[in-house]
Amino acid sequence: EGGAPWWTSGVVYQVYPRSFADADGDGIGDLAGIRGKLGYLAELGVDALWLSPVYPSPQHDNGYDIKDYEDIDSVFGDLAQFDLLVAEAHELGIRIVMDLVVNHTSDEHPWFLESKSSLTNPKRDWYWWREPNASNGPPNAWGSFFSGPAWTLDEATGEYYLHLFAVQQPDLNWENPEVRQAVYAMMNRWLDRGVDGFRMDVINFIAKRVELVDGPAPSRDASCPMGPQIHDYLQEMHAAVFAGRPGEHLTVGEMPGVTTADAVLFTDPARHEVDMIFQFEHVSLDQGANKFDALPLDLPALKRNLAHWQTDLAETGWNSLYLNNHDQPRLVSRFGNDAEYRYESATLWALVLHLQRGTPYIYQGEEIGMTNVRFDSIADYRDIETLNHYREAVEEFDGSPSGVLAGVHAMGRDNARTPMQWDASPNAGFSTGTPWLAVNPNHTGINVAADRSGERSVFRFYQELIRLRHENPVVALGDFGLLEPDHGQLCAFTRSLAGETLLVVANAADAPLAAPLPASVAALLATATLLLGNYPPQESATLRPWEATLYRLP
Ligand code: ISL
Repeated sequence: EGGAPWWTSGVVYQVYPRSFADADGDGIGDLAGIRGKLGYLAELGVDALWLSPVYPSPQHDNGYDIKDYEDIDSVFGDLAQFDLLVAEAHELGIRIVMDLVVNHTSDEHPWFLESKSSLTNPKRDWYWWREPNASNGPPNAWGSFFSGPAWTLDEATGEYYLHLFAVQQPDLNWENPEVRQAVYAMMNRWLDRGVDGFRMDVINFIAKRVELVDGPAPSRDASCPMGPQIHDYLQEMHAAVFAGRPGEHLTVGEMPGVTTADAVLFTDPARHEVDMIFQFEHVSLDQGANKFDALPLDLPALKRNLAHWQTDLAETGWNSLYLNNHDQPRLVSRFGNDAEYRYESATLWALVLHLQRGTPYIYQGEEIGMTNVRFDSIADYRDIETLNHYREAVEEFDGSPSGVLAGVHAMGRDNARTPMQWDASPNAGFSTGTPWLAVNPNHTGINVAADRSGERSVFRFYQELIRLRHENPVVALGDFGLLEPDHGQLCAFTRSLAGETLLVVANAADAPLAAPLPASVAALLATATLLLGNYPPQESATLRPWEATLYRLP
């Protein structure tokens, strides 16, 4: 084929199947529901769908706890439905990317049931089992990402098993080659079935620092689990699964705690590891002591961080671009103004993100400016991370329930997981049954139908951004240059390729930004031609609240 891979000019849309569209009325979204919305996604213009996990699961973590890698959970459909979804998506030119969750399985996976059955079971070593320490406690002091210790004692065999996430999510032992081969074989079967790639859940955690597992680890540290053998594992996986396969598959590794230096190694095409990664630096800047401790946005810090990733991966490697996913609060509530300037701030962040170099990811509902939700009672929440945090903070540490709930309102994962808002009807057109998580009450005003029939449509703005990327190599591949890094509300940068230059100028604030703009930007604007903006064009050089504009330079 030759040329840059499809994902350099492509855009990926993440579907969270539980919350997207419910065709059978049980209150939980399903594959038939997704099939019914393929036309909508084709109109948006996306190149691929990443499906959050649809495999059989006890659903303690909404499918990120898998008990069978080879099938579809009956709540979502079956393999026949899945094959139809792949075929119909391909028909429309949309690829299907599966979630690959292989740092851990469900504690109901047959592998773990066998492993746990006795000290001598052949699969005992497929997970991380350790004897109690000298004082009869857990082997080390690691905490789980979902509160509490990362080790749980199995009474029957007298040993602890490791789970970086929930008690029901035991970590697989990738030191064991049988585990690795079993995973590669499974991946090959999905590719043979026709899927187009994998988003790899916390894939850098599969390699543990073995000396820390067995040593006195001081405390939890997100980067601590990543062992240096991660590169060997990913190269081995590439050779066993992707090398020699026809077609361009997408591999994106979710990697909390990594730096740009790590990312260059992971995404250097010559090293054959993954195409791109999801890093976490830019979504950690507004977190204090823990993720529920929300700090105000420091715009210069965010700009500098995004620019740092653009620059450090400019020569070697490739970025993924995201502000939202199923684990993050809604961008318009977090970084914008989800009331008075909802349309303007949603489109501002869309422009700032989609005009960078990398592969943009859109999370369902982002394309219509869906917002965070504020349920009054913890009883309305479903997310295991949120519920564990609440229990620990309120019950064990005497936090005030309203204070803990405020953190959940700002940062909780259910903000992203309320059902997709299709229309203004009682369940937002998501389901005819009772939704598993309540719809956001604001769906009467914020929904696909209203957005698309309105004068100012977030959806149409995203359509335009996707089209621009498809049609302009400078959007896909151009060099990135940040302007005015320290400015507190101006967000401006250029992209250049082969003599062509684009300029983004945005005012990320409720207040207007009065002319004259800083000289570096004003000088470029003097000869620029407007390509796209989120306000009607004007004569004045003052930027209106959350105004975002894209120009072509001569
Ligand atoms: O939500 C988070 C951000 O603070 C993390 O705790 C998150 O759990 C982490 O980013 C890993 O996420 C992935 O693996 C988890 C799963 O719950 C998340 O939904 C998934 O995206 C365990 O499989």
